[in-house]
Amino acid sequence: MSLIASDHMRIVVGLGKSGMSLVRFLARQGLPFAVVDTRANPPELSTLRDQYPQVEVRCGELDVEFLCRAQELLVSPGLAIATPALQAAAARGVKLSGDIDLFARYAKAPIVAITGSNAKSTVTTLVGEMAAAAGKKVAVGGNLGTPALDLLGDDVELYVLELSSFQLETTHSLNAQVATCLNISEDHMDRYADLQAYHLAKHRIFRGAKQVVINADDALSRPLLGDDVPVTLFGLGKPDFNRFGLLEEHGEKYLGYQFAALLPVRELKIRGAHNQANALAALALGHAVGLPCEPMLEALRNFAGLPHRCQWLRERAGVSYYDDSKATNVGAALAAIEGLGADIDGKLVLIAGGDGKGADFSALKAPVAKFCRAVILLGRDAELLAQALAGASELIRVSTLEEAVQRSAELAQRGDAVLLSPACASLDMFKNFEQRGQLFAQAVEGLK
Ligand code: UMA
Ligand code: ADP
Repeated sequence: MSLIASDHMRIVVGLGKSGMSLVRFLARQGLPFAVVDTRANPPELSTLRDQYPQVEVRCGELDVEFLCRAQELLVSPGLAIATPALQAAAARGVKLSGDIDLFARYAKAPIVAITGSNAKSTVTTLVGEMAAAAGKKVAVGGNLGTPALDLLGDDVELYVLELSSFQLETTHSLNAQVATCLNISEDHMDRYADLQAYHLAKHRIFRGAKQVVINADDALSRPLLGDDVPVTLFGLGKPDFNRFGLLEEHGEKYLGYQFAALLPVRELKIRGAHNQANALAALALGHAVGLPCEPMLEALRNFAGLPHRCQWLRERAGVSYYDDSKATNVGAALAAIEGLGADIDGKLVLIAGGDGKGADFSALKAPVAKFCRAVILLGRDAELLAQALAGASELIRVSTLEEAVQRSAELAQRGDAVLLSPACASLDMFKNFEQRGQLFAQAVEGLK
């Protein structure tokens, strides 16, 4: 078996987590390939050299002539397919593909495929827990956690994949048992020309889907479909035929399907209207792949939410502190401000700011005016946020997260909540959103 470059081979483009999963997969299959990465020292280079010393690897600027020796380039999600060298190779007949496309060619069990601007990780995890509660051998991953190709196994009965627009750019046919685009709002505007280009990438998830789940409250989640593809809807309105929704019985709000009340909303541990939508989406997806109702409801009752997504941290002097560090775009912060704002007796002290990725913050102004006592701003795009929020609430600039926590504790009154929901990526000040959330939690814990 040769893993060394030859004509008619594949080239793995990018040597991060996805690239390394591609390497393992191709080596297992005995398929020849080479690896390239634009970085001088990509993260998995030493692992590759240790474990697959015979594989040819080229780092640094992409060489179009070398790329054109391949039939297929398996491009990592971090590299846009619009990259000129990749486009030059494509123009000369080389196929651009990715790990998810390869995964779909080899997966034998049904796939639940989940994308959207927000709520992907929450819904993916929930569907995984529902399937496990129903006794299925389920494999969960993709953009979240384990790269898709590392999930492949003969004993797997169901795959649940979180997919990003970056991964979908290179996905030609997925053939999911059920696919959904949970919602669309502006994100990654530093990578896409406009919202339409981002939307088009997301909707590639529906290619070959046998069933689809649509968000009745978000027209952009609806694909163009043939009449023969079964549709299940979810939304915060009333349930109906083939539709999960919210209904009221004897003054109590329930998650429901068609005409049946399934679970009182107060039994959910996850808070806010957006999380009710997430619970309904997970039910719709589970239902579409035939999971029985009781284990799905049990999984919903037990799910306490993922860290850094509107996560309750502590109460101090009658004020609750929430970590929503994963709100890296405007849509996510909006959901947290509106969801939590409507849920508490007092007002919100919001901590926001960071790397705005070229977003338009103006949609935050009205909910901030309605729900916030003050907004504490930090990070690279604090001034852009301040311009968008001018006149909506008291605005306070700080330079560290510790200072933000200190100031919010001084400003918040009994019944209020302090909410870190930045509407921005963390990379201007932190390693990632997890580190931002952990430092916030430490500062909150440290409040006397
Ligand atoms: N890069 C280069 N040159 C290359 C290849 C990559 O500079 O030749 C850079 C990219 O621009 C990027 C970084 O390296 O800044 C990482 O890119 P990558 O493709 O090597 O990433 P992986 O390590 O393979 O991780 C990817 C996902 N990352 C991205 O899409 C940026 C991970 O999602 C995912 O968990 C992993 O595959 C396994 O499937 C992370 C993410 O931030 C969590 N995703 C974005 C999001 O959720 O918003 C989409
Ligand atoms: P993703 O994987 O798409 O980033 P997560 O489940 O990790 O999704 O949640 C990301 C952010 O989006 C969190 O800040 C969370 O509070 C917010 N969020 C969760 N559900 C929704 C929703 N249905 N609509 C908008 N924002 C949401």
